[in-house]
Amino acid sequence: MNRRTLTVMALLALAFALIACQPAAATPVPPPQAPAESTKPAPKPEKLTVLCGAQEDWCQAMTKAFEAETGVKTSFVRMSSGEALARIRATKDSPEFSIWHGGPADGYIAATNEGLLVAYDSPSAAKIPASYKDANGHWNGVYVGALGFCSNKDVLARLGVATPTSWADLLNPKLKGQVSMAHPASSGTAYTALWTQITLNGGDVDKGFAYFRNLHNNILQYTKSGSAPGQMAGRGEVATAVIFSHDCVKFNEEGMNSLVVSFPSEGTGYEIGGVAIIKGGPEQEAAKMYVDWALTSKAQEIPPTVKSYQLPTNPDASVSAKSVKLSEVKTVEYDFIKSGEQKSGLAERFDSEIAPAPKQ
Ligand code: S7P
Repeated sequence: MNRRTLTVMALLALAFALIACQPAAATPVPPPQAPAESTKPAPKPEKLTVLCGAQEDWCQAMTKAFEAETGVKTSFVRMSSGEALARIRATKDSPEFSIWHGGPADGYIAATNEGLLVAYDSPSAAKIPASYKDANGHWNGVYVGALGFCSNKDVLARLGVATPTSWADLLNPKLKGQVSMAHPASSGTAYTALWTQITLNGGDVDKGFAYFRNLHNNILQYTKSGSAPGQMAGRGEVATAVIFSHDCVKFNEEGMNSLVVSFPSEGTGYEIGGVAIIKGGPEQEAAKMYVDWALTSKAQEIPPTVKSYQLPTNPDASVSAKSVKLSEVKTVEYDFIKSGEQKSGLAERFDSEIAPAPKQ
């Protein structure tokens, strides 16, 4: 091997060595993959617990219909408005119910102000007129109804008293022990009567209370539930009850045929019955489904099947001929926002100045 050959071989060896030391050509590594999106649908809610503020058979019919339509096992407990608010407040750290359905809006507004309800923008709420719902979706109206007098015409005849057609008529001394209403601390109906008087007195709370101080002379009993006085009148225990007019129509249809409805000429109050989701309630998804459903015309056409004749808030729902339209009655300018704000304070004042709330 000559010297030239040796040099060539050395150069070749060096070249091979350099090539061998080169890093291997990088094979492209795919970028880290995001975990594949789950295509599984959210599990279907299984159950729902409703705090219901209307008549027992209304609550039964509504919850059964919702369950039949959705398959969500739905149970309810019936409570008057003041009791319901107190219960939601007392259990706010561990709520038992997910939905509050039925009962006047004043209670729902008080609960909203205390941060107890969820703001939910239900697609079904678009149908509900703005005056019948909270602008932020904390509650929506499902029905409206006017407060009235529910009198037993036989008892009135025996007493020689005409059917009352004014708030002043209820103060007739001949009606001593012959009038009944619920207590505003427990009942939304009675709170509607209290706020109506305050409104009729130009917002003067003292004057409103003065009326009830006078009326107290004729009151036989303050009941816990708003409609119970209508049944007392139906049984002839009193001549007249201050209740929602649709409850009087219901009791009459159910056999208390001596009952007649009348309205005060000075003007009367009315309710917007609500539905809302309770904050922290155990079944939030089912609760949204329930609100969506309760605002439909289909749901709002159920109450007349149990002789409950409030007016539906959904304009597509058919209206029973037995429902009293608000336009047919002289109503006061009922300020629901103010009445809701003052509900707890005024109920306590009634309790201490007029009569204590009933225990049963
Ligand atoms: O009976 C139906 C209805 O009159 O009941 C509610 C009423 O306020 C009864 O509850 P309270 O015991 O709280 O008074 C109304 O919302 C509803 O129309």
